Amino acid sequence: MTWSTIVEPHPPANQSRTNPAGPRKIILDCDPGHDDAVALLLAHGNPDIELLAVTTVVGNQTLEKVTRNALAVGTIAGITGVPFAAGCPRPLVRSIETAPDIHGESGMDGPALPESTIELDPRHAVDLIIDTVMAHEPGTVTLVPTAGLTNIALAARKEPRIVERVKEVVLMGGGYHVGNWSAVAEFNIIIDPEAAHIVFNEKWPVVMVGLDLTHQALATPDVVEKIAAIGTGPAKFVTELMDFFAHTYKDAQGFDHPPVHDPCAVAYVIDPSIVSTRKVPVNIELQGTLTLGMTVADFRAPAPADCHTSVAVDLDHARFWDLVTDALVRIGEPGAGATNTGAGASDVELNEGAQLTAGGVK
Ligand SMILES: [Ca+2]
Repeated sequence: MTWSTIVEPHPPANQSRTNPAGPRKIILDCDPGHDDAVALLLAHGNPDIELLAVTTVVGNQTLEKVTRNALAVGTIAGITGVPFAAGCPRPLVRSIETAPDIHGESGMDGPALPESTIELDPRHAVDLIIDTVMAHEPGTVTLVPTAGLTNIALAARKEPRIVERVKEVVLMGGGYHVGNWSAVAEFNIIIDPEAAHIVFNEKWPVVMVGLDLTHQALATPDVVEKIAAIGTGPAKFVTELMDFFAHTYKDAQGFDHPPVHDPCAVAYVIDPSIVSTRKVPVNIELQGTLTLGMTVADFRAPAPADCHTSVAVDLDHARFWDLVTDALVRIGEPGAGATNTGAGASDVELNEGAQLTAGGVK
């Protein structure tokens, strides 16, 4: 049996990316993080996303470091009017485990980071998540966690009504066939498996965008060249991130090109035809001596009628990276006075040889 025989069909390729109901409202819960930075830029620059809040949680580095990094990315992107809040400084049960081998001592080593011009929201991230979900119509807010699930789990425990209210949880984490922090467990899940257990067992729709999918999102040289050709500060920032990420992923995990995990979850929210999924029960291993933090997916068909979890299977690599380059073109050069979301190509001077198209830079 091959995956192509069992995955659900993609929506029609010509399906409009623009949601007639307006942009999808999301809360990005992150731990920047090189790939979190790209996820934030994609969410900010894509017109089909309305970024309601950015929250941070311990993960790739300490809470203090990832929060500083999130604010720096927001500053580089020229994000205004979006609350940023810091959340949990440690997992629910386990000790803190960070990822300096992948992300460096700062959590986002490589590019020089600016002083933030964004003031941190005084609320705890858990309260900002709850306040934001409760302030919007039921079924309109999507949670996009791209880190350990500590904040999301605590939010569900503190205000259980958010579970019915959230449209869906589209998370980067786990993997049904592969791990990266152990043979079978992925970093975001294994650093707080109890939190992941809470999130996967609440009855909201959960889409697991795991390693099986994100290992297809490689920043290949042609991709990095297209981003470099945009020629703006935010684009240069991304190429510097990818340069560092390429070296650590080569040294630590043997990848020829780095997998850029987190923006895949945002891409699914923007256009599910770019990320095919399959409905399958998923639960989190909490007891295994070799399998702690494994996302155990039960592929025995058919999935039960009440199955509320699905896993991402196949990525359209070209269209995924077109979304990222398109977002960077739209962001333009915030420091130079260009407007941000929706700025369009006229505000951006492309380097020689780069040509803007509806799909980004060719
Ligand atoms: Ca992350």
